Parts: sequence; C-alpha cells; structure tokens
Amino acid sequence: MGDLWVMGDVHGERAGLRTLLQRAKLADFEDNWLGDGATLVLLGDLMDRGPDGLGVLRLVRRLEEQAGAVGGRVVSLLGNHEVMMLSALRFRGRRGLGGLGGDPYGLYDYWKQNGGRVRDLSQLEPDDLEWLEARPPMYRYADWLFVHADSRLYLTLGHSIGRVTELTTAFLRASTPENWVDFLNAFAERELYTAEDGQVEASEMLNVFGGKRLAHGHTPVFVLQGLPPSPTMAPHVYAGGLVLALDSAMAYQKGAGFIVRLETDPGRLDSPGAQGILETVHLTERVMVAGGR
Ligand SMILES: [Mn+2]
Repeated sequence: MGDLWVMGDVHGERAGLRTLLQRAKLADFEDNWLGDGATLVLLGDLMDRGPDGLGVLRLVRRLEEQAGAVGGRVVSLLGNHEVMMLSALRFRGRRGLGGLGGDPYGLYDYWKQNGGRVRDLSQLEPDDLEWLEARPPMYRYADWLFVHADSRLYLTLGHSIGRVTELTTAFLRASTPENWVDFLNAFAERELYTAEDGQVEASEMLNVFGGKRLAHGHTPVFVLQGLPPSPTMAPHVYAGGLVLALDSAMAYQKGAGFIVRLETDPGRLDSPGAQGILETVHLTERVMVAGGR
C-alpha cells in the first residue's frame, strides 16, 4: 500500500493547502502531483469562509486527475458546505434563479451566512457542479473509516458505504427543498463522539461500516478540546482512542493547518493505544529560539 495522507476542512484557504501539499511532497510548486502511488483523502468542506473556494476545488480536481494517471488517488469527500453550495445554486443560483418555487427556506442566505462566497458560486462551471454532486460521503482505506462530520447522519442513511453513497448521490440530484433542509440540518450536527457514550457511537460506526479507527473533519480540534484556537493545534485523538479529529481550523485561525500521514500496515491498529499517526506536517512550524549561548 502507498502512503496515506489525510487533511480536514480547507475552507477556501488555497495558499495554505498548496503549502501543506508541497511540504508533504504530494505536489510541486506548480501544482503538479508528486505523490506517485499515494492516497490523499480530503474530508470535505473545500470551500466557503476562506478567500478562494473555487481555487481549492479546481486544484483538488487537477490533482485527482494527475494522481489517477500514475496509480495514486485523491479522494475528496462530501462536506456540508459542498451540500450548502449546491443548495444555493439550485434554489437561487444560475440553475434555479428563482426557479420553480424559488427558495422557500432561504437556503441561499443560509449558505451565505455560513461563509458562502458569491464569487465562487458565480464562477462554477457545469463540470464543477457535476463533480460536486458526485462527492462520496464516506471512504474506507486500510483500517480507517473517513467521514466529514461527527454526526449521526451516516447511520440514519444506511448501513453500508455503498447504500449511503447511493442515497446521497440520488438526493443531491433530485430532491424537494424540505429534504434539503432536513439533510443539511442532520449534516450540520456535531460532537457526536465527545458525549458520554461517544465511544459507543464510534464503535457502532466502525461495526456497521468497517474499519478500526474513524477520522473526521467538520468540528475544529480546538472546539473539541475546549481550547482557544492557535496556529500549533494538532490532530486530536479521543473517544477511547477510536476517533481522530482532523479539522485544523484553517479558516478560523491565521497560520493554522496540518496534514497527517496515517498507518496503513494491517494489524497495527489492533492495539487500543495505537493512534495511527505516522507524521504531522504543520503550516506553522514551531520555532525554537535558542536561549543564551
Ligand atoms: Mn463541515
């Protein structure tokens, strides 16, 4: 198995994404894939909040194509911001523009209030839209289960990755505004695994969908840790060691951001204490200042 690299919510921070991919040797300075047979998983929420969501989306699509041509893989999951952006387009954007029935639930405003950038939306091409609608909600690799949100949404949709994916894709292509609202509300839920029975919830996810550890984005690590944000925030392991939180809060805290390389060897995650993080690359390196001489 090739290397496995994973990154949480990028939220329009194209410059930070480029720097992290360069430091991880997954891309060069001209945005070409350098990862050979490696797998890169992005946990969703590529856009909104930060300045260049469309630029992030196009960069990910470019690397996905280049990686695929050399036996590598880029997997970009569906986040709730991808769904919000699609809903804004459908009910108010070029596709709908007041469309049939308009926007009775204010989905366009909901997207904008959550950091939606009109410039990103107005420049989306039909093939970007098709790509967005095809984002998988879940992904399994080695002993890892990857999802965007620390929400129960996935279990309520179905009991296999195939079924959840099928329902999600069908939903994104044809649905009533009421269903969009319900889906977005369920997707926006968070902190499922910090509750008292968080470890039980995590075990259920892993029993149903497979894998020994669950990795998610969506809720920034500083929120889960109850700490103020800082540029040196690191991946957060919790829920009895079963869950790894990877939203590095790039759009919330200047200088924040990280990408991790995870364990892929079979059996290495069997011991309960194994965290499975082989390497963490930060956007802001910790600088040690020599004291005295
Ligand atoms: Mn999210």
